[in-house]
Amino acid sequence: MRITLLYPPRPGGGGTNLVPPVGLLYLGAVLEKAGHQVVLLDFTQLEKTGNDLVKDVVNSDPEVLMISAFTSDVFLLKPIVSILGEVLPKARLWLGGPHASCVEEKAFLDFPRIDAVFLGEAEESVLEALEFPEVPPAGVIYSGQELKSTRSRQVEDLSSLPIPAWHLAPPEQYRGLPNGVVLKRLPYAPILTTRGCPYRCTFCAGFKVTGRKIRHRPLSQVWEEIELLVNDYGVEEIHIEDDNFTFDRSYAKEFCEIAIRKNLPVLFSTPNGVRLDALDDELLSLMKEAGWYVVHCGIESGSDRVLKRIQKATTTSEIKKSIELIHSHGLPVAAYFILGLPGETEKDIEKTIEFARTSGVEWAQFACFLPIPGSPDGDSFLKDNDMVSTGWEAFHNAKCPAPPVSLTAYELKKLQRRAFMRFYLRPGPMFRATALLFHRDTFFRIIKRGFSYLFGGRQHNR
Ligand code: B12
Repeated sequence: MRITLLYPPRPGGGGTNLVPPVGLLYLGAVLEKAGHQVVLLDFTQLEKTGNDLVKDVVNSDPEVLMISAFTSDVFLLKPIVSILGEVLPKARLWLGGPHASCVEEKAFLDFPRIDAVFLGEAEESVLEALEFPEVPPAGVIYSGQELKSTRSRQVEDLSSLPIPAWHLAPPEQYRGLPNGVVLKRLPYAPILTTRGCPYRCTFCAGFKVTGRKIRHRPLSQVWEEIELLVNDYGVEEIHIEDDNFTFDRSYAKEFCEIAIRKNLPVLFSTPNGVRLDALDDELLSLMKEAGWYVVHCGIESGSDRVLKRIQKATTTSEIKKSIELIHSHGLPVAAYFILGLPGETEKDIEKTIEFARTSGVEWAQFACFLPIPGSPDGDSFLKDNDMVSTGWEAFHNAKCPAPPVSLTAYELKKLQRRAFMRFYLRPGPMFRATALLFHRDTFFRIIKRGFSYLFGGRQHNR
């Protein structure tokens, strides 16, 4: 069959989050292996929207159009999908990815023309749905289907999956800012070594896509992929995008030992962040020797009260110790914080800002809380706040759509600006952050992104 994979456009924001769509490359690989003809249209790279986008899709002449979307893509994608439905009356339109996995059958409210919604990892369910189109496989909801009791599905045995179809998205084409912004060498490529996360942080919906059970790819396969990326695509930096790369320390250590033995001309980072309590001396020295030059981590809050409420399962004193441990290995720390988590007060946010300033981390990102559907905090916000009827227009951190009760969106945005300024407008930290962030190909995009982050999306209630 002729299959087109569509990755939606993300205009604005100074070229952010323009990462090769690894999930779609996995789907591309299984579909090609099963004999289908696959085209990937990644509109984050093609930089087209509206009629131009529609023309490209129509020209690819799909029998099945597979659309991937984050919730933040929905607002722009909604009108496009309804036009595609009209101009491609015979094609089957399928939706998968984070939005579908998180909102499940409610995705039909956003996209009435979609024929099927896929929940979770779909390498197996797409093949089953193509082979037996009458009966929806596990993890799939067909439009108009009476019984909607299926649940997110995961691939149990990751060794059964082929290497992602990198020829559909050659890394050389991806010149935008990667996840985590910090980059030393181009081209870079994201890879997955494990899937799943057993933690229960209340703001996160990752489990809706990859589940709570950690599954590993055999390291031989992971390294086959890395060697392909380095030797055939000239990749110089690998970004491990796992939910929780260091959860199984012995696996992470073995990964590093292989890297040291192979000694390929490639650097590594884990831009989703690793859990700080998973690190130890041995792992950090192996990571450094293997080619890590920064350690990203999700600290989230500098208030122990808030860390407890979001079930982060760690404390500020443990976090401080881990930061010292990372620094003792000569590695800088890039830290993610969330401002405006449910129940937070201005005082908690001030604690977070102060923690960031005094913890010694070299880079800090302060995002406003996003009510991610499917996460406990997201669902409790969305129960009383309808975002579907507005097409999820405000679902973007720059808009601070879900401030805590004690603050308005405007006040939260002001605190976010204050956080960035209080952190970066100090001579030492500014110099260290610039040194870490400087890359001749991406530095100006980072500056542009900073501006759009702080001053974009200004529709707030005062
Ligand atoms: C790495 C990552 C990113 C990276 C890279 C993603 C990429 N291009 O591959 C980047 C930096 C782009 C990113 C950005 C964001 N992310 Co993110 N990200 C992740 C993370 C940690 C891993 C993604 C991954 O590789 N998953 C594993 C692969 C196998 O899954 P997949 O790519 O989704 O693809 C599989 C299935 O979804 C499905 N599938 C996907 N598309 C389709 C299409 C069809 C038709 C079908 C049938 C199936 C299908 O099959 C694929 C193969 O199994 C996830 C957490 C998670 N566990 O998924 C969060 C996650 C997806 N991100 C999340 C969020 C909130 C964001 C941001 C909004 C963050 C921000 N504040 O800016 C942005 C949004 C992107 C944007 N519009 O700018 C949320 C998504 C919630 C939502 N409902 O949208 C998640 C779930 C994390 C969380 N905290 O809850 N992210």
